Amino acid sequence: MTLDLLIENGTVVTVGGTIECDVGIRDGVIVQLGRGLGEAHETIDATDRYVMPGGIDSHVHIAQPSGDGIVMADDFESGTRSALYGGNTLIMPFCLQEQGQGLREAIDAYRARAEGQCWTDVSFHLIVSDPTDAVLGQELPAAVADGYTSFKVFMTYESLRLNDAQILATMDTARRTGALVMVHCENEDAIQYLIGRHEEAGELAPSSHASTRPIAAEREATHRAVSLAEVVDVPVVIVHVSNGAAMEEIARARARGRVVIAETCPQYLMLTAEDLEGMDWEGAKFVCSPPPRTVEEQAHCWRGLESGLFDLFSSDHCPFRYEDERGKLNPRGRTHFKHVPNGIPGVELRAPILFSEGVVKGRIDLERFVALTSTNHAKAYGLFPKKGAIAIGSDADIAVWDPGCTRTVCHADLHDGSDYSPYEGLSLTGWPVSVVLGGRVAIREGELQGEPGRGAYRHREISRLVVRARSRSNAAG
Ligand code: DUC
Ligand code: ZN
Ligand code: ZN
Repeated sequence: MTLDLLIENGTVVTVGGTIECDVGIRDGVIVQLGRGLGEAHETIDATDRYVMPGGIDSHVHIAQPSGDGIVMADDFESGTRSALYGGNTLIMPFCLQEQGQGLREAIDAYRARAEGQCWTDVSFHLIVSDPTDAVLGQELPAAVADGYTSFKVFMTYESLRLNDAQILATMDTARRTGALVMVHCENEDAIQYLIGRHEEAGELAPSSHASTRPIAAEREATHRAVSLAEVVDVPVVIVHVSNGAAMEEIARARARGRVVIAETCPQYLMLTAEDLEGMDWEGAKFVCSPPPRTVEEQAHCWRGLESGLFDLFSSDHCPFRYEDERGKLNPRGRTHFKHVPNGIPGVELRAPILFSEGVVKGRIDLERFVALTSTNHAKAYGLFPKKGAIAIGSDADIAVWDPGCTRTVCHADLHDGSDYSPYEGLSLTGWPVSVVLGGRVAIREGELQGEPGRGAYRHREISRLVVRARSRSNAAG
């Protein structure tokens, strides 16, 4: 039978190895791997190119309400378009429960925002900010059963943070339902204390954002998060890890037998706190939490990517425009760092940065690149093996990379809704040039094909890491 699409003459890279191989696709699914696969209605010539599972960025923020007249720079159309150009075929934004809001209402609002807009597949994590008895007893279990099988809790931000009792209760719901808990680890009281000191000293510029969120505040919260997860006996994801001390807490928990999944992001490899010192409030462009640290901490994060300490490499794409009353330079943000919205864009450059700085510079191999940018995300969040794999029966979500292409980052060439890139001027070698989503060519040699709305919403299974941890606990009695 004629194939719908044939990707020929390329080098297929998966976590299991790298092989010269064609990929035959029919009805949105990979149906053949090999050479001489026969006729196809459409072909992609991948000579001298890598054919890899489409990227999965499991930590992005799109169209998330940010309060105080602040508006995120991306809606689902621009955010997924930018993701697609970065070689991604699925992204996982957060669906934020606002105070007093029911989870169903929050989910319905996000699903409505995404409906018909997406260039990639999408699947939401929840953010639980108001863990009432009804939320933990009924709403969250119902959401998990409905395929929203992971949620994030915060230890920082007045409007989002949960106290330890709330985190324990929320983790207990995860234990009962099989959901995976993600934790933002920074100690809010320590941060508020330091903000007070900076205010007394009149130090209100963006650089104070970094000094009021020190490594000790992240390390302590990381220790607490893994300890609370140990008390409840659930696996936990520590998101956006920025430094070696927090990594040590994760390594120690693992040495005690705990299942701890660890994520880092491009900003902790490529930026430092000095970037927040830019003149004329330019440092606001780099305000994110946890903040970028030092070159020494960058080296720790690289070692964690090489050694396997990190499972996930995500962007934490959280874009705000810079020159905008509703963005970084909002009226209050111009006078005090604490009103500068937290977050930076990155979904389009996540994988190219790791390819160029990691693979091309010899720090990680191709297989680990695929694990860190795609397969491990699918495994952690209940999507594998439909997603994150090039295998017979998997969805035909594929990125074709030109490993020899060198470009200098210029925001005008990117596709997100922001007005700057924190990585402007960075030279990167290795770029995705064509992307296939569900068996259809979505980008061909840099040209977007078709209309938004091709991306589907994906409900997810319980994480296989949760299933494994449960069997281990049961076996241990
Ligand atoms: N945490 C995130 O995960 N993203 C942006 C801001 C934040 O604090
Ligand atoms: Zn966070
Ligand atoms: Zn985030």
